[in-house]
Amino acid sequence: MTQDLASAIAFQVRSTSGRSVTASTPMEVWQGLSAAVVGHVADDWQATDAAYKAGRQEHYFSAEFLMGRALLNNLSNLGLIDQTREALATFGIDLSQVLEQEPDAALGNGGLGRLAACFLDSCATLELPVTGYGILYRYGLFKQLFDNGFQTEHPDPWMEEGYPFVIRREEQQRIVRYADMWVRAIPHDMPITGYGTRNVGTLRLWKAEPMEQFDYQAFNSQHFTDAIVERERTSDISRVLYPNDTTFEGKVLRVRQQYFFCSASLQEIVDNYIAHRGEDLTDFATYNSIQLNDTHPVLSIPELMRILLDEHGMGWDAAWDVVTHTFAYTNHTVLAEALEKWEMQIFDRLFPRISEIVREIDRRFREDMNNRGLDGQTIEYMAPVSGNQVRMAWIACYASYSINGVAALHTEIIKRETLKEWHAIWPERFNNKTNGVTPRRWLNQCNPRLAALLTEVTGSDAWVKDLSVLADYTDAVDDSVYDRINEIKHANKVDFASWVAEREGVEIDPDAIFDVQIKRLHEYKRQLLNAFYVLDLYFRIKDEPTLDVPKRVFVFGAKAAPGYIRAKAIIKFINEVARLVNSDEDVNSRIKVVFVHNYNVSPAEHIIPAADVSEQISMAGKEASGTSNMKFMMNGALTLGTLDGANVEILDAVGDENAYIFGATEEQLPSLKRDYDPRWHYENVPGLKRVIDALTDGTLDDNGSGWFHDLRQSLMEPGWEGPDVYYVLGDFESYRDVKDKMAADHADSRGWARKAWVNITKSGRFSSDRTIRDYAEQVWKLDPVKVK
Ligand code: 8GP
Repeated sequence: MTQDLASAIAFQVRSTSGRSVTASTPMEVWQGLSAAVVGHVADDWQATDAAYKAGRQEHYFSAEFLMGRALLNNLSNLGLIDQTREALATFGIDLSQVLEQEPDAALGNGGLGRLAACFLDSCATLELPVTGYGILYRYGLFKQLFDNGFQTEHPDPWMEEGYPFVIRREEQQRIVRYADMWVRAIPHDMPITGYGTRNVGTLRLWKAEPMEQFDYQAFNSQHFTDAIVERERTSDISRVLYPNDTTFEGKVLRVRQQYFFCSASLQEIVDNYIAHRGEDLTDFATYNSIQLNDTHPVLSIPELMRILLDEHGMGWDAAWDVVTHTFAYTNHTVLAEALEKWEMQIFDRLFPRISEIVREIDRRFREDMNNRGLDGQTIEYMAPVSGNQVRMAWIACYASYSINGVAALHTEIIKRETLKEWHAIWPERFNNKTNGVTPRRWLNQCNPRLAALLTEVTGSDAWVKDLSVLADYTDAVDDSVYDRINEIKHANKVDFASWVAEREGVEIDPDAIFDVQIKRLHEYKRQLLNAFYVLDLYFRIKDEPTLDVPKRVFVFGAKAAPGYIRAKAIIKFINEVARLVNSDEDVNSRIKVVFVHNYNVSPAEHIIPAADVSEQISMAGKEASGTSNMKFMMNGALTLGTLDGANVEILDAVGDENAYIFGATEEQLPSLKRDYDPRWHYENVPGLKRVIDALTDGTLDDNGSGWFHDLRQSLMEPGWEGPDVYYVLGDFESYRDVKDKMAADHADSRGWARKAWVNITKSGRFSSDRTIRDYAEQVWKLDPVKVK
């Protein structure tokens, strides 16, 4: 077999590079090896596709899929890692060096996009007939660099050198029609392998291309440049991922993107239905369901109406009946700024027929609500169209048979507040689906040492497909396992330290506590609270040089949306704190700060296995779920967090003794904030004044940007939502107390390891396999289809 594999790899590498394997670059070897993997799954992929298309299917519509790297994931799922390593070794090539060549497919911003990627992995592993649909962005999420501590953004042309894991399917192209242009949508398919199955699912990403390669008329006339410009306008549609996480940007190009992938995907799904069951689409929803990943794909609702009405001659009521049995909607945030609202004029200009349909949905909605006896004000608030705006979330709620939040607390909040009017009318539509993460990538692949221990302790690798089996071992081990846990964590920290030294140029001590916060930069996530703690600790040590504090490394990783100035100010602030701390000989042997630049999926795979402390410190009620909290837990880091999102359920799973919880609760906050005066905390909480003052007293330099002054003001001065909207000063004291206690507890290394072990073994319910089983049973009504 190794011989077969070696020759298959050699063949592909030579075809890629036109040279012998040994003369090829590591990048060319990655290319060839990846092509060999695609070749390896081709027959199974084709068979899976045919089997799925014949029965009931789920379609996961998402503007984002944050896939990360594909090669190791596929090798691992296919059980080919050892053979591949040996095969490459015969050419004197090191597999891990080849793996590092791969660019991250960063076709997403953060939580929502990575969740979609974990879901695809679970669907394939569980042999569920689910296909993902999205956009093949030419430029993924920007690359982040730091220039004197300021974030700078750079393009990420991730496929430019060739990317064997997407296959162009020219012959399956569709046409997407806008009033001002028609474009070709070319599908590009990514195989989604599962662990220990021959089923291979599909992620279908659409690329926009001009109708004709060249407008020869224009080229041959005086309009040569116009013709080029026109071509570019078409390709613009799939050119770039919008870099906003949890904020809405009302750009015309963005709504074009949304319509583009919705229309192309629906055309294909309807055609497939017709090919299998004939022209009568009445039973469409018996065979198809579509999950809307937030409101980005909500244009699918009027678009499916259009297809049924205009292209298949259905009446409105019959079409609406199909639509309202097809779509299910997931909400990912309670932040008002994320709720998409488009100006009606944009719809009128881009797709007048969709406008017409949306207006008719609105008219019927108002009539329906009137008949139910709702008052005028409520109807106006809930209406799909109002004041010239189309409200995408309201359309989703009206047309979907299921509406879900992503953690228990979040679902309660949307029922009680964000979507309360809908809940009052259709309570049966609402359900919770607490997020999960795939234990393949986030444990088995990224933490091979811990994976080996789990296999040894449980006697098999069954946990990789059923993480809940670990719960049987929570109390069934002795000190020798705790010692192993500590050895593994230490070895992971040694690896991480050398990764950091090389990538960031900072030396860190593997004996220190590694305290990590990695997530998008947002005020509600409160990276500032964490940085204030670090600065306060710095001052405490300066005050009392003999202070006995445990050694600590504070690790940050975060991108800010390019237009979110306050978030960029926080990045600059953290970088300045890092500069101050790391360059001060009095403290830098005890504390260090590392801001990992260009945080992404693959850096996360290096960071998480090395973490001791998982910072999950959002203001309660704001983080819908969080998913890094689950990845850390699986890898034996302890949560330092508020009672927010899925932290609540993590605490419930591990018990009070095995997590560190602080801060105001979602229930307490309304009354606490009613007469909240951050100045009182500033004056009275020891150390806080010094930290806040450091923003503006010359301790830290914002290079004349005025950004640190603005940060101080946002905390201290009443703004339009009041001072310190996210209660940073209010929670500072309890955060510091708990974090100090946590650091002290780490000294009891066996005690700490026991807590880590509880976290690892209780993480089963945070596997995306559990989440996907729940969607499949409760929402999608979907059975597995085994292909071989
Ligand atoms: C995120 C939530 O912030 C996070 O708590 C959750 O774990 C994750 O979704 C997956 O459910 N939300 C987003 O990424 C988000 O709302 N993004 C788009 C709306 C722009």
